Amino acid sequence: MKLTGLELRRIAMPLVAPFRTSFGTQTTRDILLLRAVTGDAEGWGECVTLPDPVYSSEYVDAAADVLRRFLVPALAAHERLEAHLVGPALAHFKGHRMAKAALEMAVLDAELRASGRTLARELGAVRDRVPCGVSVGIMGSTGELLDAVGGYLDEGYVRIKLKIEPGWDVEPVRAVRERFGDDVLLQVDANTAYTLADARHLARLDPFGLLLIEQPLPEEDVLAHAELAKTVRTPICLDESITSAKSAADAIKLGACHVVNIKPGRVGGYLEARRIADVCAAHDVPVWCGGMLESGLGRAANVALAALPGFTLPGDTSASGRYYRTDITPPFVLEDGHLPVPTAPGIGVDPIPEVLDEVTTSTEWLSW
Ligand code: OSB
Ligand code: MG
Repeated sequence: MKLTGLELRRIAMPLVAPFRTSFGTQTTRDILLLRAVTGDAEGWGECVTLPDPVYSSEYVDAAADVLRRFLVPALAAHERLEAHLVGPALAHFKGHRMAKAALEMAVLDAELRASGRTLARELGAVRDRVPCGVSVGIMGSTGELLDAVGGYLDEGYVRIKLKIEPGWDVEPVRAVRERFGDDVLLQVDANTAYTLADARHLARLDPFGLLLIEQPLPEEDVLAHAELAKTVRTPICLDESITSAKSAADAIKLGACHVVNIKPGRVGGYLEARRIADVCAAHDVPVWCGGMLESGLGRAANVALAALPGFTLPGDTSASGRYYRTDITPPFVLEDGHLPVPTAPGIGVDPIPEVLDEVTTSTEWLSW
């Protein structure tokens, strides 16, 4: 396969409601899409960077820049391009995993479409539908939170994740438990908002029977998570800290994580994501598929990943309607708390041209 051209397309999609986390509030999703054109087929990639470097060091403009100046030209030189060669071909460029992941996704999608294979099958999926959780942002009041959680439970979501930060942690968890009971699968995500000095405070979450606490401490404080685990009984899950299969293996060995949130963008792509799942399975560490408020393109690929055997916990793979009034693909609709794994070749979905054009804010064609 030879890459003959690549389109960078920016789209702006308003969220159905503001999404507040400990690092900021998102109201619109500014997404960078890639369309890889090869002699055999075209493939789509979705870059999960946010507009600002507040979740990780990456951000949308930087991803577009590194793709345009370094990553795409490095692949353009390859006469016999295959998806598994993308990672090695880009390895000498440090970091920029989300940009690399988007490019690998586009090449992988094109390759699979060209040969009629599905991403799910390629990755080793064993299910045809996946149970779905939902990530619930920080709200202005407990009443608002209870209304939101109640709405999601009515829709059928099988697991609730509450975003927390200092000042919004024990009380909202208590309120949700009191209103909806002990049977609800419940977990929290701090997005690095605490320090080890908060260990005793975080241990106050222990009585609520949470599935896990996600990324309480800063990204680079892996050892501190192992320390935290001596005080806190709730299982610790890492998100931001896990950037590769190697970092996952190290964190597990250190006792810093009992569960891993796998996000393909954060780790450089779907192929590395599968390697992380393999490492975790070898250590009996459960994993689940995280999300970055993806459009239907990224969602399709995430749902395929979530269908792998090691993904034993419901992920943040929510329905299109949880994020967007109109998705750029046919919407993913929750059915009995599950989303269907796409069955068509590649990622299995296509953008609807008119909808895509409507949300497009710029396009750029790279060719050589
Ligand atoms: O930490 O998991 C996170 C969204 C953007 C950035 C980081 C995170 C999230 C979410 C939402 O929690 C996941 C989703 O529903 O896509
Ligand atoms: Mg997280």
